[in-house]
Amino acid sequence: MASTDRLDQIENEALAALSAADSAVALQTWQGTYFGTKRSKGALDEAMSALGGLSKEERPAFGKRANEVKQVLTAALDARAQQVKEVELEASISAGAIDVTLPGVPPTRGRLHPSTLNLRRVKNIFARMGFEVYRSPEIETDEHNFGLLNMPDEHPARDMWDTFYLDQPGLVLRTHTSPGQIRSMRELGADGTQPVRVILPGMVYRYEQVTARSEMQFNQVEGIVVGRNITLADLKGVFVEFAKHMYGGKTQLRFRASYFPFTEPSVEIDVYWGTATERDRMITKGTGWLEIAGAGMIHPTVLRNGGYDPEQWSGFAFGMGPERAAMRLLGINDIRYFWQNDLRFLEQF
Ligand code: FA5
Repeated sequence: MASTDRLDQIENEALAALSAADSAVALQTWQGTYFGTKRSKGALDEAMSALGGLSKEERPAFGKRANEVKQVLTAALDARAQQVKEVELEASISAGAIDVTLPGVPPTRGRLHPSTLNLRRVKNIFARMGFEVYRSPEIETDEHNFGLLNMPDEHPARDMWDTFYLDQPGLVLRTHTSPGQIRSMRELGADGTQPVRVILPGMVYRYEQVTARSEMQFNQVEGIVVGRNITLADLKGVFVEFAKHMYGGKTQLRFRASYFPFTEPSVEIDVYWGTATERDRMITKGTGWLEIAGAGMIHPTVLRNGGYDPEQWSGFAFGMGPERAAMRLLGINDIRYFWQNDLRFLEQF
């Protein structure tokens, strides 16, 4: 083989291999193969080792050719590296590209809980009738929850509410919002000299059998009006007005005689639900009516406990279940949906 043939061969091979190298990594490998790395010799270095075995005459031509090949390959490598870089850049741009014509993914929006929305609806209706909101604690004394409401210790009516007692003696989770009657009369009545007209919304708790119409925790909206010459007709008027705004005048109300130790006389208020389906009959216990509130004229003993002279003052109170009331409005046939936090339910409101 003529001394420069090996160089020609390397040049041809290297150029062919270079045009097949299509990534930065492949180019690096190629460079190692022909120019060598720190640790290993390349094909050109190997060819150069033949120099020592050549005659004096042959050496200059070989050296010249070797330099040429080195230059050609270096230039070819630079050109190819530039091409590969452009192709790789192009690919990475198009991989991360944003197609502005594609439809977007809308972010999930938070919303208020249906029970909160409903409480606001109820509060607004009463606000229009002049009721202010009064807050009363969820952890109550036994005295406020029962005693001052005309249910002394051992009073059998205490059994009407299945109570959660706290470890600390004398404290309970309120079973109804009625203890707020005492608190609001005492605080706002100024020793029985000022009238009161407030609603008390909030959570109440009962150790109760959970069913489609009854939960263990639910909201109540207590209403209390104390003044001169307040009668049962005022209570009825307020409730009829409430129902008109809540249901748009489309629902029948029913006042039914009942019993509570803290009101006399006492009533319960129902909305008409219907009996068409098995579920309707279950929710209404077969009657077609769903109870939404207990109410009555405030008992003289309770007025006295609130600081009023029952000879001079009278008042009515009611305790409504806003979730019950909303079931009728929104066609929710199981109260348990309210606190199950199932998004399929919550997202409908
Ligand atoms: C009471 O709690 C009385 N404090 C109401 C009252 C206030 C009477 C002022 C007189 C004067 P009752 O336990 O019936 O009464 O509950 C009142 C309302 O709360 C019911 O009509 C119903 O709408 C709602 N409610 C009662 N129990 C549940 C329950 N387990 N789940 C959901 N709502 C309920």
